[in-house]
Amino acid sequence: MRLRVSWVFFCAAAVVACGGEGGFEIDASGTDAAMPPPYRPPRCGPGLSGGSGVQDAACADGGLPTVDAGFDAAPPPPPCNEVTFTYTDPAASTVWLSGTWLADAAGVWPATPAEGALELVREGDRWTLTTLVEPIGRHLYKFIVDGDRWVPDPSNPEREPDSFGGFNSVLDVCGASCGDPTAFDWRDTVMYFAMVDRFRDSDGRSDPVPGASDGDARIGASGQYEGGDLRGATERLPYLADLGVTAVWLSAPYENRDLAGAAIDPASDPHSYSAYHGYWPSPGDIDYAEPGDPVPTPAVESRIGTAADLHAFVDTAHATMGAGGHSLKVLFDYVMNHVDIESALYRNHPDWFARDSGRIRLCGPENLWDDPFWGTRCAFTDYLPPFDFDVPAARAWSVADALWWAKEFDIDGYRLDAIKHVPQSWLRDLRSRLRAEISDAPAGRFYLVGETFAYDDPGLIRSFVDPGTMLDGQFDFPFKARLCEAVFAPGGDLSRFADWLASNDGYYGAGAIMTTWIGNHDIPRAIHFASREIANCREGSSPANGWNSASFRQPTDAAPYERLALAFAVMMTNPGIPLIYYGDEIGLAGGGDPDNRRMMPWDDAALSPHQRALRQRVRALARLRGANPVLGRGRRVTVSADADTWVYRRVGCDDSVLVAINKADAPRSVTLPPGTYEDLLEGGEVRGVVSLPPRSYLVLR
Ligand SMILES: [Ca+2]
Ligand SMILES: [Ca+2]
Repeated sequence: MRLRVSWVFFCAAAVVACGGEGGFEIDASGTDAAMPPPYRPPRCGPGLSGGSGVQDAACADGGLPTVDAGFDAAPPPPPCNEVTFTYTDPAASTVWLSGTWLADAAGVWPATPAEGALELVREGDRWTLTTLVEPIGRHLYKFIVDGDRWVPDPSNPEREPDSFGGFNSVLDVCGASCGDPTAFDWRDTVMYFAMVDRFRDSDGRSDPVPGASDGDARIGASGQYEGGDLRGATERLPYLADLGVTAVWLSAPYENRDLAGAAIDPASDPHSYSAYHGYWPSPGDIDYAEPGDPVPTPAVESRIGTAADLHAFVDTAHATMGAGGHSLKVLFDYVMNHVDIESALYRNHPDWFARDSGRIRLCGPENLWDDPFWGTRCAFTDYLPPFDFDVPAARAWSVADALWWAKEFDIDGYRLDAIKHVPQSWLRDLRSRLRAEISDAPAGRFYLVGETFAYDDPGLIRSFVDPGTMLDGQFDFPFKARLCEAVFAPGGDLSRFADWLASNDGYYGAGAIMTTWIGNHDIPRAIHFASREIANCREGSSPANGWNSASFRQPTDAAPYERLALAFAVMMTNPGIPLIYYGDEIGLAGGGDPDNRRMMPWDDAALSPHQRALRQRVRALARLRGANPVLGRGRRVTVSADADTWVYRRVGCDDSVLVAINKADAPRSVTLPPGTYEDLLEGGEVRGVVSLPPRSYLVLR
C-alpha cells in the first residue's frame, strides 16, 4: 500500500531522474560521506556534507529565497485520504479491493465490482488503484485476486486477525487512529543524534590520524578525532532519558578509514579530514556465507571503543526507561554507498564497485549527482569507491552486512545515509530480509529513516517511502525549511505554515513516519538561523562557514533561544519523530560542517542561563510528548492562525490537547475555544483571551 499522487508513479521507476523534475536545486546531498561539489551547481543547493562539507559559495552568500519561494516551490500534495493501492502478481487476471469503507449498511464487504469492490488496473507486473478513502480514520481491507482469493496487502506491515483465521490489512487514513495508547509506538518517539566522537569523551584520550586538520573542537571546527567514545555515550544515557529522548541515533560504529582524506576540491577547501564522523566505512573482506558467524568478525571502529562497548551501549539503552514507560531505542547510522579505497573489501573485490572504462567516475566534475545512471554509481571522492549494486554479489554482501550489525547488536532501526545515491533494489532487499529475519522489532517495525537532501522536492523524498518494502520515513527536509522560515524569519507567516503542514501530514503515506528536524550535522547550527545571523533557511555548509568559528559565537541574548524553543514546540506537538541534534537542546553554536560538530559541553556552569532555559523547555516538551500519545498520533485541527500566532488542537486517543504559539517579537493575544484549560507545562488554569509573551507557547488540556 502506498499513498501518492499518480505523477509520482512515473518517477518511481527512475527516481534519480525525478530529482530534477521538481526543478530547483541540485541535490548533491546526503553525502554525509563526502564533501559537496566545489563546482558551481546550476542553482543554490544544500551542498554535501560529512567529512568536509562545502557549499557553493555563491549560494551561501546571496540569492536568498523569499519565504514565498519556500512555500510555493513544492508541488501541491494530494489530500491525506488519497490512497494508492498496489499489488504485484503478474499471473493474476483480476485484482479487486474490498474493505470496511466500502461495506454496505450491514457491514458486509463487497465481493465483486458489481457490489462495490474497486478494480485495480494492471501496469506491467503490478496492479494499482488510486482512490479517496472516506471517511478518514481506521479501516480494514483485502485484495480479491482472480475473483475468489481474499488476501491481505503484502506491502502493508499493519495487519490484524480476521474472523476466518487469516489477516486483514489495516489502513490508518490521515493518521487518525491511536492504537493502544500504552503500547510502544514509533509515532511517540523523540530521537537524538549523538555523533560519538563529539558527544562524550569518557577517558580524556583520543587516537588522532596523521595529517588531519586539527582544531579546538570545544570552541570550533576540527577535522580530527576528538576523543568521544562509546563508553562516554553510554555514561550519558541517563541524561538523554531525563531530557525526554526515547531513541538514540548513533553515528556509524563500524571500522572506518584510518588515513586522513583531502576535501573533494582542495582548491576551495585545503583542510584534511579524519573519519571521525563515521561516514568512511572500511570493512574487511568479510565472508557472510554463514550469516550468523561471518569471517572475519566485523570490527567496531577502534577509535570509539570495542564490540563490548557497543553491546554495553545498546544493552544499557534497552534497560533505560524513557518517557512513556518504554525502553530507549537505538538506531545506527548505516553507510552503503561506498567504502574506503584502502579497505580489504575493495582490494579483494574491485569488481563489486562501479567503474567506467575501468576507472571510478567522480560525481563532482561532471555534476553527475542526479544523473539517472551515474547518480547511484559515481564516487563522492576518489578514495571512496561506490558499490555497483547491479552486481548481485555486491548487493548481497552489503545487505548481509547491514543485517549482521542489526542482529548482532539488537538495534531497533537504521538511519540510512545518502539513500538517493543507492539503487532501490538495495533498499528493497534490505527491507525484505528485515521483515523475514527480525521478528521482534518494536511495534513490529525496524525503523528505517533515509536521508534525501531535498528541501523542495517532496515527491523525490516520498519515492523511497513505503514501510512494507522500503523506508518507514525520511528526514522531512521540506518541513525544516518551512518551519525555519515561519518561526525564525522576520517575515514568517504561521498561517501559511499551518496550511502547508496540513497538506504535508499525510503526504508520505498512511503508514509513513517521517523524522522532523530543525538542525543536523550537515548545516550550520540551528541557533544561528534562530538568531537571524543566517537568513537563508536552506543554507548548507561551505569552507566559508565551516572553518570560521569566530563568526559563529554563542548568542548572548534570549531571543534566539526562545525562537529555537518555539521550533521544538511545533515539532514536539505534531506528527513525525522529532529529532534533537546533539547540542541543539542548549543552542550550541557553530557554523557549517565541521564547525557544527563541536564537542558537547558537559559543564553546566559554562552554559548561559539562556542555554539552560532552552534545555529545560526542550526537556519539558519532549517528556510531554512521550507521555501523551495524542501529540504524536492524533490529528491536528487548526483553531486560528495568522502571521504571528497559531492555535491548534491535537485530537485523538480519547484526548484533546490545545497548543497556542506566538512567534512575534511582541506580545499577541489569542482567543482560546470555550472552556477552562490546564497548562501542561507551567501548571495552573487558563481560559478566554490569553496574552502570549513574545516568542512563547502554551500546551493546554
Ligand atoms: Ca576517548
Ligand atoms: Ca579505523
